[in-house]
Amino acid sequence: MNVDEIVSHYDEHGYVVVPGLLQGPVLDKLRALTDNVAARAAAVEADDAWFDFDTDAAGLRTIQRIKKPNRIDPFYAEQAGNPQILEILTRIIGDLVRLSHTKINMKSANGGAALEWHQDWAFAPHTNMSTCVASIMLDGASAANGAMQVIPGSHKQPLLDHHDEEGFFCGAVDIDQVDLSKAVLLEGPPGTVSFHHPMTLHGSSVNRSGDPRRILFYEYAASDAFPLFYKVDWDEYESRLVSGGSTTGVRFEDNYVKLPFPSRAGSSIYKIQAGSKRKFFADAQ
Ligand SMILES: O=C(O)CCC(=O)C(=O)O
Repeated sequence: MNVDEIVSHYDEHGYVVVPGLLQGPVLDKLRALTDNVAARAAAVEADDAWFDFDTDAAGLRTIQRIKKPNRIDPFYAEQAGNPQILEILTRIIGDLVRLSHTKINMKSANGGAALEWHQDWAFAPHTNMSTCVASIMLDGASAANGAMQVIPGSHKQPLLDHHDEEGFFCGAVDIDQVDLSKAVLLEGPPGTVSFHHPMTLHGSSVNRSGDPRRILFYEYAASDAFPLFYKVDWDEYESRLVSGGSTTGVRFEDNYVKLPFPSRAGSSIYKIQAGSKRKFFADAQ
């Protein structure tokens, strides 16, 4: 696919998968760096600013997530501005781009938590919808190791309810709202990058394979898309510009927003969904 085809697939379906977008030394360095960062977790006792932990099928502790890798090593921050990624991203959300958030979801072999069906807009509403997530497959992603799945075209539907019957944010939609017959797996070899729209329904199953599944997520927003409820440290916020100049202008669009509050479990999607009755992937055999 050329860039025009990539962007038109994204516009039509709310996602696109680009195999081999990252390769060679950049991919090798991201993978090796992630091994090194993960090795540092051995000295950490419990969830902290860098790591969240989980247990695998054998009851052993595993790393669930590396948090904000762009603050752990400058190479992650540098790669948020990778030209191959930006060439596509700027066609999707425009030339003025800020990195909103980064994380590495680590699904260990025979473990790795499921993530239930959700739309990112429910977690991270902005003043306009020029936001997009680029997901870099550090390992190959497949049905067996818990590749992400999306519902094509769901980005054209309204925001679905991510609150439970008691009014608490549970970070997952009711499974009756998801046309599972349309689900598409975002599979590919290491270095594949997928892009998805903030309204695209997505989730993933546990890892039933003997291989890890690590995905580095770069979440982006147009610089004039202001996050609606995050406290901003201006200098740090500005340090995340990856394309175009600074702006204090904010662009508003008429999009429905429902804030992810009240929450019984802070802001981690894993912890929020853990308390939810809306289980599909976690219960699937
Ligand atoms: O890691 C995954 O499979 C999905 C990640 C995701 O949707 C999220 O963290 O919001």
